[in-house]
Amino acid sequence: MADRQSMRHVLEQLAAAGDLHEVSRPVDRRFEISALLKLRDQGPAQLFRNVAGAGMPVVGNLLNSRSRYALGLGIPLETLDAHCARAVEAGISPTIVENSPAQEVVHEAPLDLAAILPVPTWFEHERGPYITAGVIVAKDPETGLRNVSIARLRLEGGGRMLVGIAKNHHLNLLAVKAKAAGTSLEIAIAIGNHPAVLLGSQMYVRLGEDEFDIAGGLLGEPVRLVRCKSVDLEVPAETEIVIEAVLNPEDLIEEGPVSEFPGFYVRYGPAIAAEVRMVTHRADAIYQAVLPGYAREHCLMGAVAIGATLTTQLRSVIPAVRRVFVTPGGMGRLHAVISMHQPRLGEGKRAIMLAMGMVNLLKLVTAVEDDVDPEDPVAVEWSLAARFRGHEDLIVIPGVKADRCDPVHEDLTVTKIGMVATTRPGDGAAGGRSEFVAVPAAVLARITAEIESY
Ligand SMILES: Cc1cc2nc3c(=O)[nH]c(=O)nc-3n(C[C@H](O)[C@H](O)[C@H](O)COP(=O)(O)O)c2cc1C
Ligand SMILES: [Mn+2]
Repeated sequence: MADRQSMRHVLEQLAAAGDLHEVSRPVDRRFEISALLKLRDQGPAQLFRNVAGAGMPVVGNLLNSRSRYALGLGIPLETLDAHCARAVEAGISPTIVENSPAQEVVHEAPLDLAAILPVPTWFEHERGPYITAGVIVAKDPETGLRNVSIARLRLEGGGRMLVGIAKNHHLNLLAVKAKAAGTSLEIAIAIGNHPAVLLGSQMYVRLGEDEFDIAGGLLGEPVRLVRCKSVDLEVPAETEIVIEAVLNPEDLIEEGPVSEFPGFYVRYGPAIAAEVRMVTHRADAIYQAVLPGYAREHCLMGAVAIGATLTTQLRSVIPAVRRVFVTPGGMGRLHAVISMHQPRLGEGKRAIMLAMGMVNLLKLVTAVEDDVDPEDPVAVEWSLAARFRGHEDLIVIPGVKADRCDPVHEDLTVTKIGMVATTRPGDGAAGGRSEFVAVPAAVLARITAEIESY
């Protein structure tokens, strides 16, 4: 059995559950892996054993459902949000170990990344292959504190890469600090990670908070880290592949069209370049890929993290909040449903404003009562039909700062909308117009108990 902090441990679990599909037929890393992952977007994880011209297999669609996260973290599905919340509140600091299988094979610069790693080319108009599941570790040049996040990296030939980071993301803030100090920024990219590491990297925490602490909280034990060989950074010892590189904030590359989670191409302009110093990996490394664009796994990773952190934050100020669910139709980023238990008058609006204020991305937030399933779009629509009065339950706030990823932003602002579809005090009282229809309770109980005999 593989180490429980490794991605391959999760692959073993999935295989045992019949949820890992092995593709033995040769596949081309140019567009074919992309097409197969898209066609099987919500199906079993896909392990491409035979990628043409590559020395290692590729795995994709690994975490495309909430139940896969639960399996990977070894917890019941219903406790996923609470588990994440605990991990954010009470992280566990990582430990350093001396040896790592991820350093079994070492490639020193000058090297050709495309010859070492089977990085897929995803979409027709993108200008090169993108690494999409690279967990990037960096340290704040001022404080020395660690940051862990995912950003896509495009292969530019040889050991050169483009790093596509949003302006407000911590890695960019560290690059800005390095630039101001006239230095470059070392980064280490771990590919092929346990769900705890991937999910930890997505949590909305402050600059200076180490996402590896959260990953430890998710695992229930310290993440074991190993020191890199050519940069002063540490990566998970159980990862599959490590790229050690230096990001040069003065060196910019025009990115051209790149896929984004709404499913469109976007043009962000110039991006920072990085130069690889060294690549290390397991002798039998498995390359992990996340299908980018409007794809389940890509959207869900952010959705689980945003939902869990918001649930904790909102509950701490409004106890009526039970859960925040970030929807797949809203690309796991833009739309959320807040489940509330008998909120007081006006509390639905308050919860909605807090959620939209805290997460830049959120622009359509619906509050529902906790007697419906927030994950069920039909139940949410039922709530709107049954409990929402447009003239008093709708909030429309134009001109709010938007995320650069929002497909309809204007000068980086967007109109945010909230809808309160909860019950109000007094709703459902006996004989009232919101009293649910029902047969007498005694009859229902008797029939229910004897249902098998009917
Ligand atoms: C599969 C995947 C790909 C991502 N790609 C990018 C990207 O290319 N650029 C980016 O800025 N953020 C990207 N993100 C989002 C960031 O990783 C995420 O917002 C993270 O929390 C930022 O970390 P930070 O808070 O430390 O800045 C991606 C997320 C996922 C799950
Ligand atoms: Mn961070």
